Amino acid sequence: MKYKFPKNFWWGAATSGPQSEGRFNKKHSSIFDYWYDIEPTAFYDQVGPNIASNFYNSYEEDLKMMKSIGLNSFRTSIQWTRLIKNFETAEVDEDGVNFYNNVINQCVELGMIPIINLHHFDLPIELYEKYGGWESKHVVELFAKFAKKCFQLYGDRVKYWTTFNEPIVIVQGQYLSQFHYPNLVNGKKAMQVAYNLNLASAKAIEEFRKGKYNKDGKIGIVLNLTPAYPRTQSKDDLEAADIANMIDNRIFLDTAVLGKYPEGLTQMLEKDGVIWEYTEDEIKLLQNNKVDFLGVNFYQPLRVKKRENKFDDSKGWLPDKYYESYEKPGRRINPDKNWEIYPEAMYDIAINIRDNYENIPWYVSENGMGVHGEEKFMDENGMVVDDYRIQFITEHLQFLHKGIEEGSNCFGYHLWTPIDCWSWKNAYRNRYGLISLDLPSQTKTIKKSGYWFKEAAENNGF
Ligand code: BGP
Repeated sequence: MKYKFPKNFWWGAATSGPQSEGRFNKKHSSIFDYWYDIEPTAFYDQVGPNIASNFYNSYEEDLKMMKSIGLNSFRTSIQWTRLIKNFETAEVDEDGVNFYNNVINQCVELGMIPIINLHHFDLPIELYEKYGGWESKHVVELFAKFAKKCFQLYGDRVKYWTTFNEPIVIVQGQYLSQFHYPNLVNGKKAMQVAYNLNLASAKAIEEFRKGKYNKDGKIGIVLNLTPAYPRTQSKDDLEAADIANMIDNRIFLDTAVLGKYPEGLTQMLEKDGVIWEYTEDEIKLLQNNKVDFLGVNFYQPLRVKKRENKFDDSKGWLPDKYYESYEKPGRRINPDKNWEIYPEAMYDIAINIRDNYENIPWYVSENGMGVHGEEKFMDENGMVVDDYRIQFITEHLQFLHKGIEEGSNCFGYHLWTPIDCWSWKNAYRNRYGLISLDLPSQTKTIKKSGYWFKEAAENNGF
């Protein structure tokens, strides 16, 4: 075997509550549930989160199927809007408690390590309407209460927790680039929200460590990281990449792993008059509640150049003031998503973590390829023959392997996603799973990549 991975390597896959469960029996709505209710046309084919992949009803068979393709670990998230009845007091909804109990117990029985995430873009709409959601430090407190409740309920069996999935996407989606409700464009609020999300993560970590719920328990965060690649090595492009890196990656990465913001970032935001409101006690809290491990999502590289077109300041301060994105000529792309395919970044990420982030233990918490119209690749038995996905996974694992060989402390690889799931505005347009989903009948069938993954997992390499 050419590529052998470290002992106990995680071969798994990730999904989230809002993208897989469906809204069955949920007593509250998240911002996505609500957005779909008021504007279904914002979603591909007008398909919303109501049924999703039916995981709420079919979790038993689904988890068994995941186990059958060799997954030794699985990440999902607890929906705040399912578990909690009263957000202020964190009083629970019994049906929600039981559902997550059943999911976690079954994972443990099957021998699949559950990794439980606490927030995957699914802010309760009520908390947005009452308090402005993540703009509010009261919501930060409520999140810490919710987190504590999760640790109390499931911490005896769950050893790996993550506080947030891709917090920068909340900032971008809700406050900068208009792809999460309420679709605002407000740079100053965006920066406050980024700060509050860091604070919420640190408060949840503090709760976790106070409770000692499990002697082997560990807590981390999932970040979508990619080094910002400059167009050229010119001073201006390098500076643009440096700033993009601070705003898109380091704003969460440095804070989570090193317990502090990059100095250049806070100076720049102060100079621009968009620095967040903070207290000295909060800064101490961030310093004292660093993560135990990191989950890294990687899909596409970030390529930037210095700003060439004049920045349009009619909407006030925005990070785009400092850089523009750049398309590398001749890049490989996945045309269905228009995302560049650049597996080399896996190695760069591994080395960056090794050299600049204390070689903290980390795993690839998402990587994957969303493809439209996969039924055209089906064979006569209904199996999707997704050789492109096998190729994609193989190449990313090869570069990851090189990073591990050179000492990066990576302990696993999770594909997005085990079973085709609902993708926000894109709904079911692009499919990512190792297992395909026929939406009308909710029939699930293992793809060729599922069989490939099983073999790789069983051999701990390929
Ligand atoms: C990540 C999210 C996932 C998932 C994935 C695929 O950013 O953590 O929730 O959706 O991207 O992207 P998309 O759904 O936009 O195709």
